[in-house]
Amino acid sequence: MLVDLDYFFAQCEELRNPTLKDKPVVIGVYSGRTENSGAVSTANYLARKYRVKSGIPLFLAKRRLEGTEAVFLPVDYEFYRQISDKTMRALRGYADSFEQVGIDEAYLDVTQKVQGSFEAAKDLAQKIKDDIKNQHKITFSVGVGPNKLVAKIACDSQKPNGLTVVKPEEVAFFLSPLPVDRLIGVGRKIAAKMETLRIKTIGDLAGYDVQKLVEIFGKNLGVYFHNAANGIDNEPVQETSEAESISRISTLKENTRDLTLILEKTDQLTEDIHKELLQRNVSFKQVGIIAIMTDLSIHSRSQTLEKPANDLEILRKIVRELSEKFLNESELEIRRVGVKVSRLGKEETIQKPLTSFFPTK
Ligand code: DCP
Ligand code: CA
Ligand code: CA
Repeated sequence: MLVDLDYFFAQCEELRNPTLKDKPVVIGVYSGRTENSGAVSTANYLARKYRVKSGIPLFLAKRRLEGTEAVFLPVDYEFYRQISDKTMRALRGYADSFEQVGIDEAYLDVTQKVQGSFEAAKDLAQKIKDDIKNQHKITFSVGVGPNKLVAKIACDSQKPNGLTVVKPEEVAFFLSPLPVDRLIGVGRKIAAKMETLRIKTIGDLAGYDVQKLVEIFGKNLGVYFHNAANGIDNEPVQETSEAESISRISTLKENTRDLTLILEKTDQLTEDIHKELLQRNVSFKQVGIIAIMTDLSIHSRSQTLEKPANDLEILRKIVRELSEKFLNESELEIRRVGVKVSRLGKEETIQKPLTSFFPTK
């Protein structure tokens, strides 16, 4: 399966402010030169009705949405990363192996889980969608196929909130009418070149002489195009390891050297991290703080524990000590603070079940 979170950055903004849901929402990368210079990062589907999409200039988006209730917001990558992490962690639990690609996509190999049945895979995909909608209020599209290539194209074919299953015997029928540029690796230039060869659809490409493709595009690309067009792909889903640290960073209300104000913020971050530790059932062996000063210089301090811990009080105490110590060693005002725990371990390594202390016969 390929899971791709719907209109992701804009969906995150709707999540923290549901009143945005019935308005066009545009997330912009503001270059800062003038108020409207920059490009659209993404937009919700309401805004897309007005032909507003990733990559177009912001001034054009503004013009196209004139007279609507459109809301324009700057990218808040940290927030989107948190939502992504949470969702990816939930998704991971449904897969035999799991590979995240980018901030809003992941491949799930579920072959064992569904014992090779595409019917069961469809049911599982629907269950994952329902579970995650209920628990995290996030929607996404899923493509199910016999390999990664087909799953990805299947997912792209129905968005948002789509579920598309392509069984092995349906692959040729599904792929052949699609334009060639739906294949990964076929960009605008290659598509134009293919058009001169009268290759417009994936079906055209699938039927094209592979020797000729090799002559034109070289051995690697030529063979790849031939296989891809025929739905052949043997890339395994490659397990990506869970992040081995958890961190949170936040901007202070004002630039300051006031320890109370700083600790107020780090306490919040610490609690947040601790919640995640509990959720993931992991302990930490290292605690660090990060400070970004008014001159934007970045400083960090950390402390390693003798044995793993998962206690909020311990965490808070170390963060407080590190913060106080850092303030004494620095002169500038602090603009942003962060907290990080690392060297994570599974919880059972610190809290063995009682029975394990009894001798076994
Ligand atoms: N993104 C970006 N600039 C681009 C493309 C994407 O900043 N040119 C960011 C914003 C998107 C996120 O990456 O929310 C994920 O990209 P997708 O291509 O998956 O697009 P969306 O998730 O926004 O929409 P869709 O519902 O089509 O998947
Ligand atoms: Ca997406
Ligand atoms: Ca994506």
